Amino acid sequence: PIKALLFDLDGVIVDTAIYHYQAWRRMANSLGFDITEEFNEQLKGISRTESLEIILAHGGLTVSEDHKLALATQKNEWYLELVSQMTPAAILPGVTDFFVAVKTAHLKTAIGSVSKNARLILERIGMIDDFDSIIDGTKISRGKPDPEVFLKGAAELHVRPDECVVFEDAVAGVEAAKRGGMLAVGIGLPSVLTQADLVVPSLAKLTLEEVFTLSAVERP
Ligand code: G16
Ligand code: MG
Repeated sequence: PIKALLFDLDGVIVDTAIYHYQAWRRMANSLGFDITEEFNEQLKGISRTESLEIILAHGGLTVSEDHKLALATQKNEWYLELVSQMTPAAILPGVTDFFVAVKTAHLKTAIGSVSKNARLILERIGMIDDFDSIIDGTKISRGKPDPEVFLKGAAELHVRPDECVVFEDAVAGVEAAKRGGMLAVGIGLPSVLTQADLVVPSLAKLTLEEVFTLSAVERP
């Protein structure tokens, strides 16, 4: 039976992806090149340091480790400037209603995010007390698609991986859930999130009943 729901933060609960993109773009521009929204897709769910490596390679730049640290710190400062304006209005459509149903059904909940700013974001949108456990970038050593972030969430909630459903908008995040032996609901496009057990455009298009039917489905 399904006992716990594990939620990615960025792109599932709140739309911070735009701010990550704007901050990375500002950094790329300061180095003399540009990144597109399309390029940004591959950065979703990827840690700060790995994202930086991907962007520098894209710009054809090789920089020292010290310089990398300075660039990552600068990006985060710009990102924090942008998210400091965020309010509960940034909560994605359907999230609040979905949570009412989740609480009524007495399911356990956790955040599984590789972001080191996850707690700050949850504070800003007023959802910090809505989760039984918060696993973020400060608690893990391996980013998605490694399943560590979700396995730690299951452990903190005292449930088995096969009793968990993960909600993810990133290809790397869906892969992490499946590698962890969990059910995965993709938030986005079926053509992109091909490994997910079910894909919906947003939580506004999903009922808890549909989630429960996932565990009854026979899989090869
Ligand atoms: C999020 C974003 C990524 C970001 C990462 C690290 O992951 O999707 O774009 O690079 O966090 O964030 P920070 O620089 O704040 O530590 P998730 O797992 O919430 O989708
Ligand atoms: Mg995400």
